[in-house]
Amino acid sequence: MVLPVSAPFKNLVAGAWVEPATGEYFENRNPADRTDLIGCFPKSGVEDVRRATESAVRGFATWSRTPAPVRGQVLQRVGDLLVRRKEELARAMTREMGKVLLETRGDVQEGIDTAYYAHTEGRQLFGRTVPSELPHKWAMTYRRPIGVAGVITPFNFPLAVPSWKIFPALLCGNAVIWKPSEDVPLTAHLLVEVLLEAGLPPEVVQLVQGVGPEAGQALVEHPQVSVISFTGSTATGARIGAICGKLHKRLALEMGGKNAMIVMDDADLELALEGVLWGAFGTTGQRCTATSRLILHGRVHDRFVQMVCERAERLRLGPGADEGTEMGPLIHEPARRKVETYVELGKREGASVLTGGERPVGKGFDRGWFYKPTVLVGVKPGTRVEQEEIFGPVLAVIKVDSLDEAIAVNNDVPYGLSSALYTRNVDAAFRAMADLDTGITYINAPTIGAEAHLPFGGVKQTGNGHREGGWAAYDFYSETKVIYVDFSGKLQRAQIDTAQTRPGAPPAAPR
Ligand code: UN1
Repeated sequence: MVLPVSAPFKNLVAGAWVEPATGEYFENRNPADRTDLIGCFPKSGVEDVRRATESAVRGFATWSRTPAPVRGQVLQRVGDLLVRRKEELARAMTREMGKVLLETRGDVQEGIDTAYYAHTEGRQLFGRTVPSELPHKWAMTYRRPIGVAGVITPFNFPLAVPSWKIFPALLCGNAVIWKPSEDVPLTAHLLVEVLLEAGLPPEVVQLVQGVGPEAGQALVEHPQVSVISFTGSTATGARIGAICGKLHKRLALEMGGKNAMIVMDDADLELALEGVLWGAFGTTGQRCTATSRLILHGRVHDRFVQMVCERAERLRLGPGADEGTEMGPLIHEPARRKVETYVELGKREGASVLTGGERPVGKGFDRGWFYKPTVLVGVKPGTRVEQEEIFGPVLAVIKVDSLDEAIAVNNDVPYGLSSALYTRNVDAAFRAMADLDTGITYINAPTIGAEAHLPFGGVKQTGNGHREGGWAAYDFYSETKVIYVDFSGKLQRAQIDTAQTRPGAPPAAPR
């Protein structure tokens, strides 16, 4: 391909910005205006990952010996720099992935919160000290760094999701190799600049730009990358899981969702309305936590559907950088085609499109990947639009007659990330908190809005049992080591010499 006049972007490997060994680049364009070329970025391959790993192994050797509170200070400076560069980063993010500035500012804020949390964790990283079953013996655990962590991240939260993975990995003393989504390479470049400016030793982080089947796969397969954290589709997660299983790697997967908001007949409908609009159409529906199903009690169904459609129709579409825009474009053409295919499928399955269901026209919309906020009603449980992740601004409405039925519909999907219930009935709320089969449940709030200091993740095909965020991430990125110190001066046999100390036990057999 022909490169633009401005120099192409580079990878960060072995402490230097370098061209990819492949010599190949890919283009990054604005999804709201495809004539806006943001830059060309390395299309890295196996050799780039090999070099990055060699360097990361060296980086790990020194960083893992740096005291955790000192590592924490670097993360504190990362937070400070993100505060300073918040607007610049938000604008870069909006330009390359389309969501509105309000949201990209929130995305940077999530990175700031995660950095400051990591800073405090540098003075904690708690182990445990527990009693031993034998006298004059201590038993305790402490956390050790693991090694090189391979981090593979999606486009929809270009800064927040990478920070959930990279900051705790670094704080725990690991070196990181990051392969960001090829849709958001600019934000990745800027975040790595921030890490270096904050004083992170150069070989501790490596940025390898490129696409999943090449750079991503090489990272997952490299034997010296001992930890992999991936956020993306369930299909890709399954492939990564198979490779990591064979190589005995530690792996965290954060994958699809088909999140529902349940609105009961006693709910505050105005509140639920604001919630569903934000949950379903924020980030143009491209969140793992997006509200993609609305489960409505029959007694409020018709009224609430009308309220949602009226407001959805009035949402202002446009480039995310324009103040006043409420919903930006989809990320690229295949994403829009996927949405269109699902809407057609929904109609064939018997649902009706009450609003949206098409591309907007006029106002330069043909330059970007825009699609109207769409509401499908009469969606039957078990149909494909009700079961499968669409990752776009499509809300499937399902009518139910009771809380039991709503919970059953919520749970009867392959995913389990987030759920929401709107009700004024405290008993119903607590029942739902226990019975909704998801990693996160919101009461009287939409399915999105996770905070940086709490664990984040889902059940069933959404994940593989790990959590990001909060304290849970620190367990994932560290190895628990157990220490026993016996200061009795003699051999004490666990489980055997304890016999004497048991109440009413016969004396121990002579040695
Ligand atoms: C995602 O949807 O991929 O709770 C992450 C939220 C955000 C993070 C979402 N704080 O929606």
